[in-house]
Amino acid sequence: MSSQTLSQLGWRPSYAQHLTLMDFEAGYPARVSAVHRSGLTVLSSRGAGSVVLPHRLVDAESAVAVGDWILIEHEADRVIRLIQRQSLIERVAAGEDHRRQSIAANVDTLFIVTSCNDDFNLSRLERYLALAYEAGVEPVIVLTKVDLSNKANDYVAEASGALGTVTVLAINATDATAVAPLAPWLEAGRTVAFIGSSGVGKSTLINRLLGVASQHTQDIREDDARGRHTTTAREMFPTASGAWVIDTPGMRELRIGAVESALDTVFDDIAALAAQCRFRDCHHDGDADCAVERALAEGALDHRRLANYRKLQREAAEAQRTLREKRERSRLFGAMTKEVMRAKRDRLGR
Ligand SMILES: Nc1nc2c(ncn2[C@@H]2O[C@H](COP(=O)(O)OP(=O)(O)O)[C@@H](O)[C@H]2O)c(=O)[nH]1
Ligand SMILES: [Mg+2]
Ligand SMILES: [Zn+2]
Repeated sequence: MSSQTLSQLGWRPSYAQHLTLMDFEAGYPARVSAVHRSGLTVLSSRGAGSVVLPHRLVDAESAVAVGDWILIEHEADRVIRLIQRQSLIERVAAGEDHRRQSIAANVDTLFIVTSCNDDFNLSRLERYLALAYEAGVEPVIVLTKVDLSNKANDYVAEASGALGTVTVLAINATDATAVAPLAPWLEAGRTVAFIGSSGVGKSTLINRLLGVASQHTQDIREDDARGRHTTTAREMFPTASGAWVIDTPGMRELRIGAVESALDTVFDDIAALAAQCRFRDCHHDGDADCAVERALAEGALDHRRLANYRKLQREAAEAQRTLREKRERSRLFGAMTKEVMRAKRDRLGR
């Protein structure tokens, strides 16, 4: 690929706020376009290159993701450090330890893709919205397969009615002219990640946006054949309009992390109602003068929506608890290690 300007690569002046003059003397910014087991493919004003991924950046809590900006040493191809992200899409991995996985960084928009069929599920869309808000990314709901359903308008109405101010687009992903409504989010230098169940049309859409120049055929799967976790999203592709698109792995299960404040954004209607309950700690469960229960009774609030809010709140609280415990464990472990080192030094009489 020929070299591109930083702004074509998605650079924003705000990133520079996190860099000092000394940083610029030591290195140059480059965007991670692909993450491999052994290293990173990067794009910068010098063109494409590859660098080794330093061990300290493999660590799960701050793992380098596709879309990240890093500072690379001028003369050696060494990573100096990660440049502060503007957004990070992450999820909680399957398994007991609630490990967080970085999916994509510095994303402007999350296209939440679902179809006009049985895949359509408001509770799952709310889960994706929480993920987007937590990441600091604007969500857009993209409903595919409008050509295969005679109820497409109902799906659009249901999504727009239930999900507040979120933009809902309905398209036929197999039709070349049908991707036009996506254009406002695909201006040059912008970055879009796609998320949604397998089979909803993410690859079809992405291929259409890429045009003939590049090809994106290989699907990324959550697990490889041995059930190990392969690394999340791994590549960023340029569209014909100069935007960057990132596919995400097909997820059988999307667990959210500690996203309490994002939930109040997704469910801002319920949060507003709760503020009108007589008691600040109202459980909306037989409590006196409860605005939430009143809205339920009047049909202004859906039982499903409240139940999903509660479910996601429980999940977020559980993730928060696990995170706290993990931090406490590693703090104790650090203290213990220091103690052992001190004892050793003392024995050696230093
Ligand atoms: N008719 C129709 N087929 C679609 C549409 N979107 C996707 N498909 C088909 O659905 C199948 C799965 O699409 P794919 O892009 O692989 O889904 P992904 O798993 O989300 O990447 C493919 O056969 C597509 O051709 C659509 O809007 N209309
Ligand atoms: Mg796919
Ligand atoms: Zn209440």
